[in-house]
Amino acid sequence: MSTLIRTGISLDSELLRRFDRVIHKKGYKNRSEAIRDLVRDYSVAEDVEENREVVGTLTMVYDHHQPKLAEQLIEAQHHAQDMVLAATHVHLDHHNCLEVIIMKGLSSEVRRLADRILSLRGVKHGKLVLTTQGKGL
Ligand code: NI
Repeated sequence: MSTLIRTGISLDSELLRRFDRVIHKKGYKNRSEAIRDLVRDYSVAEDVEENREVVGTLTMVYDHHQPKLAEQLIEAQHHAQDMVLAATHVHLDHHNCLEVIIMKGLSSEVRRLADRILSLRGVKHGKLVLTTQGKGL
């Protein structure tokens, strides 16, 4: 367990007003919790930049009728079996499937796999979200 340290920061009054407005809208009860989350976001961004181990979820919508796409998606995941932890598939409607793939690995490798999948013909939209279980989070 790490210890809690109190610290003070100096901020321009207009910037602080704006910050308070934003965090109130988001539902934060106090500045400390909002600042902690911002610091965590910085920390995750650094893990990603430094090519450390991350956990990623790739969410995508693809055309159910695109020939061979389902096979290509499975093939891409099988090739990276050490990285792929789980995948969930939802049949959105007659034409569209939603798939969420959960991955773990070095940030560059997770990104590469996500890019490979997102660039397949018939994948209409998708986003990769990277996070970490890093120390101090
Ligand atoms: Ni489907």
